[in-house]
Amino acid sequence: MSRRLMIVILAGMVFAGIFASTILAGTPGKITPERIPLDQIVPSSPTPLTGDKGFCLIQSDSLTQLLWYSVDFEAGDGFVLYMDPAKCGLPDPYPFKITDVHFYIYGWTGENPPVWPVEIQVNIWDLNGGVKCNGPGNLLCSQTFTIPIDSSFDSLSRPMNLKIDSLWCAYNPFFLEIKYTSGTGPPYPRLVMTDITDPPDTCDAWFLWHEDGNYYEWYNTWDAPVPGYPIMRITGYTQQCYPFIYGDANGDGVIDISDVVYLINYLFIHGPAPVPLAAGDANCDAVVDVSDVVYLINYLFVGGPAPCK
Ligand SMILES: [Ca+2]
Ligand SMILES: [Ca+2]
Repeated sequence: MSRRLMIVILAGMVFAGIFASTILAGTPGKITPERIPLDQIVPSSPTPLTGDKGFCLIQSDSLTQLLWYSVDFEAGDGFVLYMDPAKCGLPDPYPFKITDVHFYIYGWTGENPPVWPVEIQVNIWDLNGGVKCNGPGNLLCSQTFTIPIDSSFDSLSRPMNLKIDSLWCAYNPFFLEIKYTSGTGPPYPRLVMTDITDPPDTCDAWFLWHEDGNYYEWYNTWDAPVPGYPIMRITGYTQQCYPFIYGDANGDGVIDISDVVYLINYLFIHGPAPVPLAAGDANCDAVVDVSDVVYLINYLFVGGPAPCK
């Protein structure tokens, strides 16, 4: 073999090696979803989630379809779904107050069951650069939940329902993430996905890969056929996430006699509560009672001090 040919072959091998390692570095190990055993699938007939005025449920699935795929979690893995409060069809969707997060987990019994309790972190991300197909950008809100075994089931049943403790307000569409932290597993209970293969590739769903901490778009995560999206829902309200004024009990933006009437109605005639309740706390002593009515009357008609800011 000529020396020139040797150099060409060696250069080719080096180039091929660099090319292969580049491919590997840019691709997560593909995951193969598993089907939940047929005898452990319960036809889903959940109670529809409802609420008061401004209530909004955002979901990636039909409430009535069978639940089918599941997948193993590793600590540090996350499932991410795009959430758009405008899809609720309510006027003025923003600011949107997030109140609850729903999803299904699958906790089997028998051989090598999940270790309980499990720790799940719920994260809200904005869109990287405001573009859905760029994936999650900045972390906006985060809360960690410890979930005991009695929250799960040895067959599929109701969804998990995690209540958000603090005020989470979204001003734009966002990503919802469910993520296992280090916790006590593995194995962890599985996250359940819908029985839809090859869902539309719309950048709606992402996967956080524990090995490199990067987010990958749904179609780059799974072996074909790509499973349906994880069943993750969020509920909230479109009309409860605004700065309130102490003393403005009826929430119309001004403090006047109508707030006195509203408070009396609430306190003594079972009328609606101020939203948020603190708006009725005119004297800022952290309770809403008759002293707030007196305080408001004193302010409005006798020149007493204004409600606190
Ligand atoms: Ca008012
Ligand atoms: Ca008060």
